[in-house]
Amino acid sequence: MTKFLITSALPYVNGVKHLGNLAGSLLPADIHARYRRQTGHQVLFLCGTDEHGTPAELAAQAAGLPVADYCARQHAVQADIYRRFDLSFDHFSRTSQAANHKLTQEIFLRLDAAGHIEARTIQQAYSPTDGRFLPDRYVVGTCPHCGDANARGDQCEACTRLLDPEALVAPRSAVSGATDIEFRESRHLFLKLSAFAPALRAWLDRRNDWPLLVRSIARKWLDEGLRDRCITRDLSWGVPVPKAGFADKVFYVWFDAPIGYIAAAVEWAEAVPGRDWRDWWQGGDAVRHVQFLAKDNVPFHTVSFPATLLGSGLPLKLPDVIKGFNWLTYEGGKFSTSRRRGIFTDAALDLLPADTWRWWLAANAPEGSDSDFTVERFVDGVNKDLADTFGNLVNRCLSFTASAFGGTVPAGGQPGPAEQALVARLDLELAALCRHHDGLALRKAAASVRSLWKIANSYVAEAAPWSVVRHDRQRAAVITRTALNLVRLSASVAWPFIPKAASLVLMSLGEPADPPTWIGDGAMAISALPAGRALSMPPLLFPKITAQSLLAAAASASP
Ligand code: B3M
Ligand code: ZN
Repeated sequence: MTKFLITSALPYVNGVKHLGNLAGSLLPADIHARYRRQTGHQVLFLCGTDEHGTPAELAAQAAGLPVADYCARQHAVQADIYRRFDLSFDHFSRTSQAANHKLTQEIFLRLDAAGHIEARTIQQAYSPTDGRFLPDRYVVGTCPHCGDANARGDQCEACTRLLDPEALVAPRSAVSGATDIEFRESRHLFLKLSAFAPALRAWLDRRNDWPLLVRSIARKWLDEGLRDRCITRDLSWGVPVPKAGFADKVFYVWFDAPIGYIAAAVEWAEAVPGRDWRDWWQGGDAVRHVQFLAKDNVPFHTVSFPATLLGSGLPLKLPDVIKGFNWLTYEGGKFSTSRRRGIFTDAALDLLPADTWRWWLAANAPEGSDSDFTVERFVDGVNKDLADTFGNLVNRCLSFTASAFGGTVPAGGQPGPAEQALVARLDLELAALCRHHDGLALRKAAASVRSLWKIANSYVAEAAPWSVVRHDRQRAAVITRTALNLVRLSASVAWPFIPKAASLVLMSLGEPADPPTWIGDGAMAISALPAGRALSMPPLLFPKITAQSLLAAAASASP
């Protein structure tokens, strides 16, 4: 038994996330956590909302709420959505809470004491009307490249170019619209990242087993030379900087957000006597820390956060594996939160059960490359896999058992050559499934589950118990018993992906459902259910859907 510390990138608190956010970190992390629990490991699965930074402050302002109230509400909205998606976090935290403030300040103080922090003077936008400094995102104006009138000080969304606030034509304040923008000197603190380059390179060089995507992004950053990073901002919302002369500043959101992973473990431990967060974060090689995140988050997780941990001198674990994801696109273009393009997690749950989304997003995860969500591909995929393959297997086996054997697992007879051949196929596919899960290959793991469903369906179709029963009841009993065991196996391996439907099936077979028993080999798989056990019929699991019905529901659900 190993301990698995599993984290998903912390979603920004502002706004409900879209399916791309779910597919690129939250869902794969949950599937892995479930697989590890199911195979008997100890798991701590942590996530939370990332609540600091200018986007939260600006969204609160747009909503007309104090930022703390806004964050509390939005945290609750997201937590509820993830609960309904069956994301099985052991704790879903908030970076704005005391544990994270305390730990962030402590880590900063240690970095400072160790000489890794330097104060520098920079030019910062200031608005006399607002009476405050304006972080880059708080300055808007006309883009010097494309002429878009609403470019932000850090980037123009229209032409995607990175900007400096000084470059904007006719700059104004995003807070008040004031045009009296001037540039004043402001003292800020920098983390001297450059000093960590050799240690980071040595650490990353030993990670040959990581996904290429993650290694190449990290390598690129190191090769381009690490630049010292400003870790403070002229804001009032955030973790206050505990240093004389910086009392009016807070830490940059990317400084405190990853520390939120550790703070989440602290909160989890504080909730129940006897738990210790150090067992997870200071557990050395006895713990495997697996991080799931989208590719734009890779630099922060391979460079700035590890440097922060190393520089703190605390015996905190660096991640053992970082699983990065490409983008899920929507009908050939980008999902966009600001333009409300794509399907959002709250709307998705109004349209279809969580399992339907979970299955498709995992089976089509943007792993090796970006992957495109289209309504047509989605409808086609879930109908084939969930309705025609898994749902059909469950339905035909249980209804045949009900009609031919009174709804109990039939006794009698001995397995024959067909069952031996079946066992051999199952052994191969089960081994492949474990390999894919262990290697964090989500699409391949889903494909193995699909193959197991297909093996089960073709066994039942070829053995045809409904015709055998007419002349050889003994043999029909063997086939039916085997088929019911295949239903159990199919549900058990499906559970990390589609936990609700899998649990319903397992419960109708009288089997444990949370977590279900892991079935390691083919012989075990076809012989587990005891003869004579009474079964019940689960509800229809996956009614077929059509693109028309989905689009009609989507249209009536959107505001
Ligand atoms: N909130 C970015 C994102 O949601 C950021 C991740 C923080 S992980 C510590 O993609
Ligand atoms: Zn532009």
